[in-house]
Amino acid sequence: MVQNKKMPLEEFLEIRKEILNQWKTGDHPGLDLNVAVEKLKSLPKEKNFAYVLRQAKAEGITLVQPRAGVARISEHIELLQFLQDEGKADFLPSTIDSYTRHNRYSNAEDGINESEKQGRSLLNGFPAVNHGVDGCSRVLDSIKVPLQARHGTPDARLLSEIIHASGWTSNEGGGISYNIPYAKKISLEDTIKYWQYCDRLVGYYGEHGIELNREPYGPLTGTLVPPCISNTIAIVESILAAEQGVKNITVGYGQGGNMIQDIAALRALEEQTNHYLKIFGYEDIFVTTVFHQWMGGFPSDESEAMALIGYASTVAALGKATKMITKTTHESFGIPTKEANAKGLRTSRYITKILKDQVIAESVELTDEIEQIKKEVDSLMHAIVKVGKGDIAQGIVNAIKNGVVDVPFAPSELNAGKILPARDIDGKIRILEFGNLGLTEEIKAFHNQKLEERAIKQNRKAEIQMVIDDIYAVSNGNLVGVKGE
Ligand code: 8ZB
Repeated sequence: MVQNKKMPLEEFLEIRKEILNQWKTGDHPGLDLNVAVEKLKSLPKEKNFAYVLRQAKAEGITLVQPRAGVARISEHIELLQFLQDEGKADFLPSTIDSYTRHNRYSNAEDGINESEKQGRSLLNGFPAVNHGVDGCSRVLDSIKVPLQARHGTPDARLLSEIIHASGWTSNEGGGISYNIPYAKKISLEDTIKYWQYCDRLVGYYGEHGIELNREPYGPLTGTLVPPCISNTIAIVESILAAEQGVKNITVGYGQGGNMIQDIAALRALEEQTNHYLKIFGYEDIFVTTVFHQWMGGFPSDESEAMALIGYASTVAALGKATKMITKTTHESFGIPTKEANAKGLRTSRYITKILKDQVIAESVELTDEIEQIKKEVDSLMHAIVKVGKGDIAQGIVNAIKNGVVDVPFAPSELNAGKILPARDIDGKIRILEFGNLGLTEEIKAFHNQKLEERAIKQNRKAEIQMVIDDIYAVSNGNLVGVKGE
């Protein structure tokens, strides 16, 4: 049974021996924890993710970070340097390839070899485990800004060991957010335990004076996710991380499309993450937010795509997100070129800079939406604690199992998949079918009323066709779906 309980050091070190045996790069001397601690201690502070986030938060600015990753080290370094110098990225990523995400290291090795032969990347990301501590350290040594692993790995224990021992100071993911949207049938108990290990590793470094950043993956399936669901999961993962000793957490949220709802969601996310961490007994956690530019289907037209990137940047800046993950005009085609990637970054950065001193006026619409999201998150958190009989880890496992927490459009068979989201007439994401979602009757009545309003205005029924139209709306240049468009 999984529980929200700090892993004892001896148990962690015992499991660690097995983890380091999972692939040949696990026996690198740099993985000796004393060596790794010294290496991380010697990093200049400008290359520490946690430190740079603290600075950005104090200044109230929104920093930019792309996604990027290729198979070969030399090409990956060239790519990251380009995004740093031409794209002016504040943080750099290494997006990890799919074989590594599934712990298929020998397939990744074949991919690297074939990429070397052909002189181009045949993997969809950077295979950090295969490149090991030497390769990952080389990447960090070649850049000037903090480096993070971004992936989608249910069991990232070896990957986490290697990246942190290489001086990468942030890791994205979580036991829920890197399972339900990414895997079909991997046990949630297992992935929560795997991520407790990753967090315990960060906790270990923390005990030795090194602050590393952790980022639960906020957007989930990236498609019409009601803010209360993604915010609740981010809060749960923050609590699980804090229990293992993580002190620097960035909670994420994917752009929904309605500006007021998105700003409200960001504010509610930050306030409630801090609130629940305190309630659960974690006092000294530093929380920042990350806004993900539109994660749904993108327009294929490059001008429209760039406009959407600009719109997202506006919302991130006005929502005072500490960081933003950028998209590119190549989004609807596949992995972007480095040039397209740098252009997305520069567009985004320009807007956040221009907006940095502007504040969105408080309004009834904004404060009402913040209160609404908070009420919904409170209802879900309450339900999770209840089905977990007081334990949040057990609670989220049971809540997902019985649909009390339900992620729309997720591939996982563990997820109930009974809820259906749709937009109200302003484009705010509401819920049409609740399944067994842990929301009060009052909240459900509010959602029903909002969707009924739209149905009347659009002279149509609030039904599944509305959901389908909404899924395709943004790539067609609308926010609220129009029938037959
Ligand atoms: C869940 C994240 C999906 C996004 C981008 C996709 C999409 C995936 C890479 C990448 C640059 C890569 N993505 N892999 N972007 N380089 N190796 O993640 O395009 O936007």
